Amino acid sequence: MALGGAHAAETNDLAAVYRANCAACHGVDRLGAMGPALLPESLERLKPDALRDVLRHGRPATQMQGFAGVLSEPVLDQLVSWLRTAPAATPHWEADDIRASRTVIHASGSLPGRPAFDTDPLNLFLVVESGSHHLNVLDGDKLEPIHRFATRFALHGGPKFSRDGRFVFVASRDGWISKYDLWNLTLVAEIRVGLNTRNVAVSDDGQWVMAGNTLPQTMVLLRADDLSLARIYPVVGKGGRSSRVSAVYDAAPRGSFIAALRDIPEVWEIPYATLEPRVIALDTVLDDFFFDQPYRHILGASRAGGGQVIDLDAGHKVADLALSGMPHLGSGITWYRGGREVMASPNLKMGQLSVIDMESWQTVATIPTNGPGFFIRSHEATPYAWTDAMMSPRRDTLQIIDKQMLKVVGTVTPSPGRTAAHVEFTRDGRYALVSLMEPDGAIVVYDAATLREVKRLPMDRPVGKYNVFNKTTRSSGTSH
Ligand code: DHE
Repeated sequence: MALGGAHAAETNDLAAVYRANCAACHGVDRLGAMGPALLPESLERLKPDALRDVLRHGRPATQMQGFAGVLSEPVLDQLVSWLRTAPAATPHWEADDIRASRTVIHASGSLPGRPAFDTDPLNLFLVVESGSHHLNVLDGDKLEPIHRFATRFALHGGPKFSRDGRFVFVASRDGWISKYDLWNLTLVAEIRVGLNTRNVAVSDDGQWVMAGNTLPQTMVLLRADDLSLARIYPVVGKGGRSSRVSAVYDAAPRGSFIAALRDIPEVWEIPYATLEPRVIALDTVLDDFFFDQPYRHILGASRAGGGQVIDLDAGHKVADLALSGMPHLGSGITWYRGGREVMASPNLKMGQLSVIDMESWQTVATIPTNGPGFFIRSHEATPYAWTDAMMSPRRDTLQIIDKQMLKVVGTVTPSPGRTAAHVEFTRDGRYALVSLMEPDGAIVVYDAATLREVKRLPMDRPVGKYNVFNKTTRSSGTSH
């Protein structure tokens, strides 16, 4: 990052301050370059104090250095507000920009078609280390790392695997979609589909990759083999209003993609066969989705609270869900209890889990927890579900719920005072891997039956972890 900003700071012209100090890394137009984009959408999740702190003191272990003493305190404060203001000219990211951003490192078919290691390729885990932006590949049998990829800045959403588990596709918040070959442990191709992206989905037939953006308000379809651009869908509703995409999902049993939209009361379904959107009108905006295993129904929550069940075949609402607080349906899971399928969802605002009957859509239990939480996880081979309280002062605890009794039967605290959340099981369900989401954090491995800690693998703020088998077989205990 260029220094020499003192003079510009004196002029108090913030655009000049930016050009002199930030543009070399973050791009003249703030769209990102070596450093991340600095647009209001990109900075949404950083608290004002955190942004001020980064500008003053930089980010450890990155090229971002601090500007305290280089720029005056008032200029630093003004820069915080300026960065949170949209540029005068609306940033664009069109088909030509997308195409020009694509890099293919290994052409399709050019790499060996068998794993370069002798461990079970279906029992690999990918761990997103958000501290230093890496993907760690773990051998799920030996519970040891076998590789570490540097990634784009701030991956978000689950990595999506090809059906055979060989390829994995990840999205960064800045719009980069990267494809890795896990058998050859290499990056295959990359493309930037937008300036601010939510997530990515991969069609079960292996043909397509769909990304959902908030800036611009589009969905972008890519060919899965080489990430080349196939089509851009501007997300404009029936009333002419455009919308940010909340997330795109692959509905494999339906042979389609489904999109949750943030600003308009519609659900879009895009079948692989036609690639033409089918629009389902809703009576309210629903943007956090859970799907039943056949992908016949969406359980959707609105940010205002409350939920509905949408029958995707019929194309309309079939039930209301009696839910309070802010249920996080997107991370729900299902299992069978007394011959009936139930679904459990954590709650981002209340210390409780809601358990819903998947036929009657009634809430069959509300299980009190240590506090509002983000994720719940289980596996077909374990009687327990694990949930966190990461939105609360008890963020260092995970609670273990008996799936038949619907009661908390255990608690683990990997490191007192430190955030622990997001669980994923080994292929056989024997071990539960928990993220200690701290800069000097770890993946903490528990015996899923005894709840005893087995080992700790040091990592840099690990967030999510994803087991190839559980994901590609669409285990009902994990997200898809
Ligand atoms: Fe996520 C998945 C939305 C903040 C970690 N998150 C998802 C998905 C959605 C979503 C729609 C499912 C997409 C997918 O997997 O393809 N997340 C949101 C938000 O709206 C929210 C609250 C605010 C935002 O600005 O995005 C949000 N998410 C966070 C975080 O702060 C987390 C904890 C840390 C981070 O890295 O951003 C976070 N989100 C995750 C993780 C998954 C995820 C780990 C994948 C879950 C999985 O196991 O599949």
